[in-house]
Amino acid sequence: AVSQGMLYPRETPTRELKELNGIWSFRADRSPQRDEGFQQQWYKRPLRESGPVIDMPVPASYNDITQDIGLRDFIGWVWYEKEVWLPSRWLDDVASNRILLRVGSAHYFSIVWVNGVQVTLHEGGHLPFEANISSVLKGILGTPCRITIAVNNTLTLNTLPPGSIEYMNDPTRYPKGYFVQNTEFDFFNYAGIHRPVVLYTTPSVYIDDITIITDISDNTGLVIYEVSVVGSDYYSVAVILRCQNGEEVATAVGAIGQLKVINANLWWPYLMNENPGYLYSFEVKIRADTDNGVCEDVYTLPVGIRTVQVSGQQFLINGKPFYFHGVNKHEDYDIRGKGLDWSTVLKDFNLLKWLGANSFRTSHYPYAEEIMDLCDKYGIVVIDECPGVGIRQPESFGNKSLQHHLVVMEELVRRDKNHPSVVMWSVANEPASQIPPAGYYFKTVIGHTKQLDNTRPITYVSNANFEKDQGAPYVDVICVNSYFSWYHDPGHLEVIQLQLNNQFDNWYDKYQKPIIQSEYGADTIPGFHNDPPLMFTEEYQAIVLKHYHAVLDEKRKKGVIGELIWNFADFMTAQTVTRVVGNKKGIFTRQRQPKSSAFILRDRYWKLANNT
Ligand code: GCB
Repeated sequence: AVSQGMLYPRETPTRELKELNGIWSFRADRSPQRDEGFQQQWYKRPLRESGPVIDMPVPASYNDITQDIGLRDFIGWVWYEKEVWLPSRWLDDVASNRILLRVGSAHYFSIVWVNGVQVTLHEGGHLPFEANISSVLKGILGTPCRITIAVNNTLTLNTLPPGSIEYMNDPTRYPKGYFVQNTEFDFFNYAGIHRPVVLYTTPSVYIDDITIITDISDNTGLVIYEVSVVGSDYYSVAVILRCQNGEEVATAVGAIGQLKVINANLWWPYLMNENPGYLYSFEVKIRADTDNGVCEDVYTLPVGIRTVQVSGQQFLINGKPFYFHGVNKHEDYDIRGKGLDWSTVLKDFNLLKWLGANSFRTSHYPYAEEIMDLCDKYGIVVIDECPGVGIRQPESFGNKSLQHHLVVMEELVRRDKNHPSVVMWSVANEPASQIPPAGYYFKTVIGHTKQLDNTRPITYVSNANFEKDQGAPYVDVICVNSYFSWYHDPGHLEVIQLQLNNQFDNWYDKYQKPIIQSEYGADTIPGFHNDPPLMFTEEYQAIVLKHYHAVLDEKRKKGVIGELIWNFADFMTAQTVTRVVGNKKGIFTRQRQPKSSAFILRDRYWKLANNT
């Protein structure tokens, strides 16, 4: 279980930050067992001394950076290293300063050394981890500090997402020791250090975590807070809430408390209000007496005041029915793969606004914290999905997997609990939820997540038959994926409406819960045209959308509360006979240029926005 906070590293008057992004030294361990790096202790000396290195950007997936197919499809340990100088004022004062090394995310299993000493390890991509490295740095004044990070992208039936290695033992067909990685999720298993690596400081007594819950009564906003402080038992806490122009609107003292904001500016979704995404700043100051004198720490968190509630068949934000008209995304782009890239991030937000989309699902893993911050700021509503995608083999429902899934939910809730944009957790995508262990599995994962956060609804995304699905009794909102006239009855556009109507009626009649069409779509190669519409043409994608929309409009009366297109943009997948250089169901190309369907969706979303 997670035992400490994971506040986003921000500069404040008491905290300094140094980004380690840029070029790192890199080597993939190509030894047959992938264990040479550990045998030879590559972390003990500069990496270039144990063999050849190449330059590798951070953050980025390493897969598409070189011309080497062996690296693109590499499975096993890769080694990253960077030498950095720490400001001497950080080192002068290791007694009253903590120095932390934080990795925004690395895929999948990571071990971190500083000057040859292991400081932490972490299982799982898409979520941050950090280590206090102060003790390792004692006495290094005048020498650079060497950071080594080994990352292994091997997936097993117990990782999230699950995967498996298959050894090919037929010597007439494969060389000795040949293996491949199999996955049951439809995106390329990009790997490497995907998000920023930073060093930052905190005082020795420090704000470890902050939890904010907001509520509204009449025009008064309530900000209920809890601050946890580590490093001393004797400290004082003072908090100030400021509005966007910097004025104080409320103050309090104490680690736990409640602030009242009369005539609060609420956090509203994009297009639901002329002032979406209103954020206050919640400033926390602590003071403690220590052996080295008075110690102060300051941290400021953006806070949006809003409520979320499922009531009957409605999804309410600030008490008003909310209809999700949005997209499913991926962190995926040319060359950098899943590496955080500011240009792509901002282009995507501009496209979401152009489209009139008010929401997205983080299919199929948590996105960068930097993206979540922008969702808060712009009022983009988020269904926050954990990496539980492709849970399909019986072993992936066993206790080992389950325990890991619970930890991943703890890490996700810890990271994202304070984002007003996050209105629902999704604990999985398309698991084999019809097989017997799925009932207990989802009851446990959802129950645990509710204990961590009882303010947000919880879902998982199902493509199981409504009669056989075992997890739906535990969700607050039913999310259903369907691909009528694509995977089912390919080419038969005329059956979409009948099948979709039945889909909604079946789920509704069985559970009377609100339903989101969490995926629908069709692969489309930009520039392919045919009339009458044929699969893979722009006309076909457009007409699939129109059939879905006709039914969605009808079913809003019967509990349908949202629609998320699959997918915002084309993205890379493993190579198979059904994928033409990746999945082409984007309404934008991978380079973010519109296909015909983007204009249809844009028309629709703006109309939906103006009707609500
Ligand atoms: C799905 C999956 C998604 C795939 C999509 C497809 O149901 O949830 O990850 O990419 O279908 O296009 O096959």
